[in-house]
Amino acid sequence: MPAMTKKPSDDRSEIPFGTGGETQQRGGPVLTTNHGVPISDNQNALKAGARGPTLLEDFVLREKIFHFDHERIPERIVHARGSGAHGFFECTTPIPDLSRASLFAKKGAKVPAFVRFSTVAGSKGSKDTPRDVRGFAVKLYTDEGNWDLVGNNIPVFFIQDAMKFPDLVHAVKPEADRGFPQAASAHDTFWDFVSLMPESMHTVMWAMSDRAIPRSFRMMEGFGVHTFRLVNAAGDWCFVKFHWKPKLGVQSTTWDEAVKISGADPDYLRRDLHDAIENGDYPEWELGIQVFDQATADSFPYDILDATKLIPEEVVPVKIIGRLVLDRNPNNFFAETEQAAFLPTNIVPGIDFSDDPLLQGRLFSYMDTQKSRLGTTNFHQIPINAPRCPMHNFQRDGMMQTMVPKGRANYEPNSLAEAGEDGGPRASDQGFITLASIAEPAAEKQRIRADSFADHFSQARMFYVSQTEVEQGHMADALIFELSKVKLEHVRGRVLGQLRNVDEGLAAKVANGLALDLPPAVAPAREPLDLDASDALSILKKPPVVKGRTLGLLVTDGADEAIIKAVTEAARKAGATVKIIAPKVGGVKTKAGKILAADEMIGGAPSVLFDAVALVMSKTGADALTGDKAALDFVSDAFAHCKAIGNTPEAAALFAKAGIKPDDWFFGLPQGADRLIQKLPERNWVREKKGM
Ligand code: HDE
Repeated sequence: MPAMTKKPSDDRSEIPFGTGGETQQRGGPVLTTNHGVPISDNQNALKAGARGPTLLEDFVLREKIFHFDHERIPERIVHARGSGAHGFFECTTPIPDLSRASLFAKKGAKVPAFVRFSTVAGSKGSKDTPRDVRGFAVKLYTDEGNWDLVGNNIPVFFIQDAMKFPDLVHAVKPEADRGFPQAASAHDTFWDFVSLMPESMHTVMWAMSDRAIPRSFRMMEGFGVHTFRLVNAAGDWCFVKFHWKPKLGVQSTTWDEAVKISGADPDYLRRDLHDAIENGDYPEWELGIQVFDQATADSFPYDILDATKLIPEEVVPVKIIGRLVLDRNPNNFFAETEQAAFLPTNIVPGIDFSDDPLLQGRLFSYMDTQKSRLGTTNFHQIPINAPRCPMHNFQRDGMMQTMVPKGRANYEPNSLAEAGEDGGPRASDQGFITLASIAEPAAEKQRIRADSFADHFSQARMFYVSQTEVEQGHMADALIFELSKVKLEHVRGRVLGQLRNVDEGLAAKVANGLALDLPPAVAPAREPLDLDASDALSILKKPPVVKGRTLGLLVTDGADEAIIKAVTEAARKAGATVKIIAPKVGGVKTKAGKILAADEMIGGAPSVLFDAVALVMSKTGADALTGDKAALDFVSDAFAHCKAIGNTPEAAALFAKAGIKPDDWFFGLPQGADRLIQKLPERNWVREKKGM
């Protein structure tokens, strides 16, 4: 019987399949059009005869293709590539004395959360591991509305004034004429722009540090960046900076790893977040606040309204008031992560803005961009964006309206209630009240940059001198790499001239790496100060955390199962994960003759994907791998990336072939299993010095 005349089955779970003749039995609801009409055949278009023309009348086909044609929406102008997760925020230390925000009122009180992490410059389909700032956007669904803290993993920003944002983004995005490079700052236009904008130099230092190549979204700090204000019930206010502190510590990859990961697994960070949550290893951050008053702000040698400056934790300590836990992956990437619309204007009573000119510009931009991206002013009705508390107002209609308000009260004031009708919602005396501005009351309107914003180098220098020698070395290497991709020689020279204001030693190293003479320093607008170093700015000065790290365990046929078990057990005890890698993904036959399944094959799981590696193999297995390029790269990369390496004696053949001389970060197995696992979050950086 031709499909077009086939009657829909009475049993609605019987869905036509294939050429129209056969049916596929499966559970689940009946397939319908968007308007609810049951579909009898989802495989064949309606035709005039088996080989005849397709008919315009086929509303099933037309609806399906029509919808498909419009599946894509514009990607975000910046932060296009991101991934998100659901969770909750819990207040651990109430702060009613500082803020009347309901989410900070009661110890143990929880509100739902959605968080989206992102890169900035790359487009939606780019890789996860470019050198870039990462977005850290948090939406908290409180009972007094949504609070979005739309921050980054770097506490400062490139520019001071919103006026410069489109220029910054144009400069870092692929160059206008050629459409490349994708997701990279290593090109002429970015360095041309930043070298002409000395205010960017502090954030440039962060971007050249290992903060810009995070190992995991779970291992990044988050920052609100701007100064905000907290307001208590009495209307008293203080300044505040928000911090997210990861429970798993802060960790980055090396640059060479980041480059190789982008080939081996462009979804590295996205997959890491997703898998951790699927496995029940819920990532967690503490919310910290730095609170200070106007007098303290006035005592700083920088302006707290300037987003290119941070306040060192040693100067104003971070007080922990809550925790954020991500415990659920989205059901649908598009519906939730892609359609999530974060708005810095989403604040709740008890929190307020400051006059930071960058923040003020953002207050316009995000609402506007959502309209362009999501196509309607009603984007707040999309489930991921909708508040979880009651929402009533007199706004009506617009594209994609999904609410069906009753009655005729769509204006205010009205006296409809006097006639027994619903008069609609009323303003509340508990509602949001904007704090008075902190600007001078009689200020003249002017396009001007405050004089207090003129110091561009003191904090860039502070950041550099706060790093360990290893981290400083990475920054110099990053600058040399980036500038080597800059073809305009005068731009290279100008960057060097700016770097001299940050640190003479750094400038000299970079010049040497480029084989350039050091040009004179670019005259700074204000002579930089030597601020105290801040240990909190270094990653390597933070305590290493083993939990959440992954060991890559390379096994061969004939491997001793007891050793594999000892390593796996040591990892499990410490909260780390083990991935089994074998020559073939089907697994290996152990010494005892058992089949051990593998998670990955060697060629698909280079050691850059792991925090440390271990090799448990038989003599014949190891010998066979000496002829396998992927296996040799596995060990030589692990060594070059300064990772701990656990091994059985048989692996020596592989090390010899790879030209590696074992050092004291090689751990004999099984006896060294615990020590190996303890080293997961650390690196033996001396290997870098030896030029490996
Ligand atoms: Fe954004 N930014 N930004 N930004 N930003 C966007 O909004 C903008 C700035 C940040 O996961 C866009 O919804 C301007 C600072 C994050 O969906 C856009 C200025 C910080 C995200 C926009 C800034 C951020 C965005 C693009 C200077 C750290 C991703 C899509 C005045 C505190 C949010 C969108 C997500 C996204 C504008 C500066 C963080 C175009 C005009 C500073 C994490 O509206």
